[in-house]
This record gives sequence, C-alpha cells and structure tokens, in this order.
Amino acid sequence: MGIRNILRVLLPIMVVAACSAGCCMKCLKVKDVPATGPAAQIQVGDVLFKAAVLSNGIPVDIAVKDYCPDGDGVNEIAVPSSQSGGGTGGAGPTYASIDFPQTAFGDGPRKVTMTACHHNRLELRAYDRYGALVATAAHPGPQHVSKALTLTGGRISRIDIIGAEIGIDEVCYRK
Ligand SMILES: [Ca+2]
Repeated sequence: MGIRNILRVLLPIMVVAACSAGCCMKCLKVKDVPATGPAAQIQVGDVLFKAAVLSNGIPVDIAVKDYCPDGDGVNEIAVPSSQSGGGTGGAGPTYASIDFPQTAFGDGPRKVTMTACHHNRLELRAYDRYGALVATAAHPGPQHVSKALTLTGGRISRIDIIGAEIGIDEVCYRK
C-alpha cells in the first residue's frame, strides 16, 4: 500500500475523530471585534448580546473593550452589572443575555461554550425558545481569570448572564 493510499484511508477517519471530539463548534471571538459601545445591544455574527435592563426600564449598557481579564490589550464584551431578572413583556428588570435569533438559529444551538472572566460573580442560565430552563453553569473562580462554561441538554435560544463585572471572551456553539 503506497503512502497516498494510506493517507486516503486515514483522512476520513481523522475528520470523524475530530468531529466527535467537539468540532463543528463555531466560535465568535470577541478579540476580533473592534471596541464599541456603550450600547444596549451588540451583535457579533448572528448572535445578539443584550444589556441588563433595570426595573425603571434603563439598560445597564454593555461594551466591547479590554475589561476582564483587564490590562492585556485584548477586548472582551463587558457586562458591568446584571443582578435582577423576571421582567416580562420587554419591561425590566431583565438580566443581560445572549440571544440566538430564530431566523438564524431555528430552535437554537444544542451546545454552547462561553469563555468568560469576572471581577465579581458570573452564572449562566440557558433557556429554550419556549422559556424552559435547559442548563445552568457557574464560573468556578478564581476572579479575574477566564474559564470555559459549557451548556448542553436541549436547544438553547437564550442565555441569561447573571452577576457583575463580567468579561466575555468567546462564545462557541454547535447547531
Ligand atoms: Ca482583556
């Protein structure tokens, strides 16, 4: 068997192995996004990052800037505060969130991994498009350090971001 034949056999096997190990994930890297905001909403690719809204209806604006980890010259999506939720019909209070619009994502990704850092606290709650809780995750600490948090278990339409002084480095998803 020549080397070309061996490669022809090996290549499909390698592709399958890589996929089962978690490829087919698409990643939005915030470091590639120019500084922007403050804003009530920031779109990266087809994904929407929304600021928290206070009970008086005023958003706690988010921004793309060097925030957490800070001082490394790399931009994150900065979520200064997201402490209260439960508002309905577009009124506050609502948590900051990552939304996967139905027009682009259908029922939403099956798996989302968010890499993020905080100077205070960070929890994630993922919901399907009917509002049912799909998965939760909490940053294990320590503060000021980025960690990958993975959410699976159903189709994810929205992820509530709960806590304060949060920097989001990357959001990876698999449809
Ligand atoms: Ca940074």
